[in-house]
Amino acid sequence: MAELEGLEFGKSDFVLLDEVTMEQFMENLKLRFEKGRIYTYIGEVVVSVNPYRQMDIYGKDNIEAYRGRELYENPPHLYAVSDAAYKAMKRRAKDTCIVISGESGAGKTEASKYIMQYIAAITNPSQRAEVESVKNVLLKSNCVLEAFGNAKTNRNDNSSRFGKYMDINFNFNGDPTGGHINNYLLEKLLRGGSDEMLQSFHLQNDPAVYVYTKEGTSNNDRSSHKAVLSALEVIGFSKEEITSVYQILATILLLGNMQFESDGESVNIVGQEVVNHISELTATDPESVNKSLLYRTVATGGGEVIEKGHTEQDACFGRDAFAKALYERLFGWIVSRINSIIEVKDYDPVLHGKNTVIGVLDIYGFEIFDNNSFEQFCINYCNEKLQQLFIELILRQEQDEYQREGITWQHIEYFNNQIIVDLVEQAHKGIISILDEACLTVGKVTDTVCLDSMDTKLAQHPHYTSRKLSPTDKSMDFQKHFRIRHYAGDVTYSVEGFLDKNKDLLFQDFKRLMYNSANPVLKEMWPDGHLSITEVTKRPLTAATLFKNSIVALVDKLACKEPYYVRCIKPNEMKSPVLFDDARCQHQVAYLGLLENVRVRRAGFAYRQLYARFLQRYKMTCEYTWPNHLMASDREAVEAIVIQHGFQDDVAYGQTKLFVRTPRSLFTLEQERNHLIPILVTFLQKVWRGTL
Ligand code: AD9
Ligand code: MG
Repeated sequence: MAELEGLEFGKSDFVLLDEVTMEQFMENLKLRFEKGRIYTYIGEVVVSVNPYRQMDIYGKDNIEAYRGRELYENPPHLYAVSDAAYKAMKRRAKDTCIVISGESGAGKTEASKYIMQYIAAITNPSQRAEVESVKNVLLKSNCVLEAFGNAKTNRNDNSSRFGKYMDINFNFNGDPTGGHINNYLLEKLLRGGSDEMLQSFHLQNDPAVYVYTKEGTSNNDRSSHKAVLSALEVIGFSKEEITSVYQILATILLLGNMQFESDGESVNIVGQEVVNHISELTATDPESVNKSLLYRTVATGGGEVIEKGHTEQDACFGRDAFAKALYERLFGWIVSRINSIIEVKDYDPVLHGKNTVIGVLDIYGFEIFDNNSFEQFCINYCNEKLQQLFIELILRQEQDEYQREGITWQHIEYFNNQIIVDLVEQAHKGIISILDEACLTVGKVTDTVCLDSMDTKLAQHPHYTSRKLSPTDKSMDFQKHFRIRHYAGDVTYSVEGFLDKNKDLLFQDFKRLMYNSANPVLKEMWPDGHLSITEVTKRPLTAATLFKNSIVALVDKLACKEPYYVRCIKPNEMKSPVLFDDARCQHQVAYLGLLENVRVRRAGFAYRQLYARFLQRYKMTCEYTWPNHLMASDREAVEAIVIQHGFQDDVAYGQTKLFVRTPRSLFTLEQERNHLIPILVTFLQKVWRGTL
């Protein structure tokens, strides 16, 4: 529990609320936001509200104030959890992770940067050059990923369109030695999506020429472009690689401008120049470029391979899918190149001691829009998984601690969302399986047919419903809606486009075109391009399954680490530093499961502290312990304090710590302490002045 700054700033730990109700929670959150206290704890979890203004709390002095300190010694801050994670890693050789979640614009990426900045500031005190260079590369990688993976959206000017997990490796000294990055589900949105980044790599001076980048122009493009370029160089990308990156971006832009015309019989590309240009940029021959954009190779039932001309609509569709895939593969390749550069090489545990890790996860939070599609389905599934992990880890941690301290385990009532996780991911019966099955079925399976199949298989599931299953619910449409009761609330999904988005729709012709590029960098990005159409019979994994596999792997990675959490809240939609939109905030508190979190934290023992530390803090409140106690042990002295304040029924005594069940008891102590401090100060001043 954090140092109490005084009640005018609200309670610095939600565990201290008189009652765990939404009203009290919101009241405290709002009060703190209005008083410029953007961080509040729930035990060790940091709840953060985006201030939308520069706060004077991230300077060198602040870093010093938190360095090596305990959580409750300072006001709540990201630095305090960063330090806790770092200490656990360094002192106890534990791998730790910091999970940052919240909706778009809530401040996740900013938080991850402050955390990285803190870790960079407190490590390598001796300024060893090789460690400094590792730190520099790690920070620069962030900058590059943001340049490529972020975009201006209507919810956030600098929105990350991908989830990111970064492991930082440390040697026995606690200095960074390298790292590894995983990215999740880059949104392949070009139009109105990654426009800003694309723009910064423009070929001509007028970005408005390019359809993909027309919306949104900014004056910073040139400078951010330079920064990215220099970051790529610092990280260690070769000249050829950097040129290739630019060539691919230019290709994407050209594709965006490409138009088709049809003379009724065949479809053609408007202007041969663009084809020549693309072939030059991608080191392929113009004829192949032309062909892959206008035809598709298909295998007939009899095993015959034929070339089928596109309709104009197919051609447009193919072109856009190609541009998106180029971008996605480029991003994936950049991440893997960064990884090969920053990975720890030649680390000998015998020689160098245990290599420990701090992982930082910056991932999209729960999303509920007016129209929820496949992307929201994936994102919300990911959040169910993280919530499941959260429950498991927090409860497990509690259980472990009680056991260590020899305290009887108390059963905690909480909602276990495993049932929703199963609804989505279970083999054969889960939604992803049903989707995949529909995608694999030969013949015309529409989204609606798939919905029917879900309705049949999931009719009994308590967290699934649809119009057919709840005929009276007019808010859903028979043809397209299904609803999942998520732990964070009900979300109605539109099944429209689910199957297309789940399938890999890129024609093999494009993959082969890229694989045949004379540019080795480009070729490397398309290893699956060597397959001929008759070999592509085995379907590639679907988008949902790939995503599920990556999330399962992520959860496995996190599960073996000691977790720390940052829960980010966006105070309003206006990016205003003064507006606290009650309804919007309450909504987020609900779907982040924060009340549940407080309950779990309080269900057993809301507060625990080492005897010596407890004594140090509260000894002034008891005549037997102030200024020093004469008892046999600190534990007995703590007992004296507890008895004096009359809450002996509210505590348990562990091996090394005192456990307090309800926060109210502690609150009394805190008030007493706050009341006594000024009296003691005056008293001591008098003693010093000799006027007593
Ligand atoms: V998204 O899911 O990537 O769209 P994030 O990452 O949650 O989103 P981000 O960190 O990018 O949000 O924050 C959005 C904006 O809020 C930033 O560009 C800052 O202008 C602002 N922000 C966020 N946190 C802070 C802060 N601690 N101090 C000042 C902040 N401004
Ligand atoms: Mg972000």
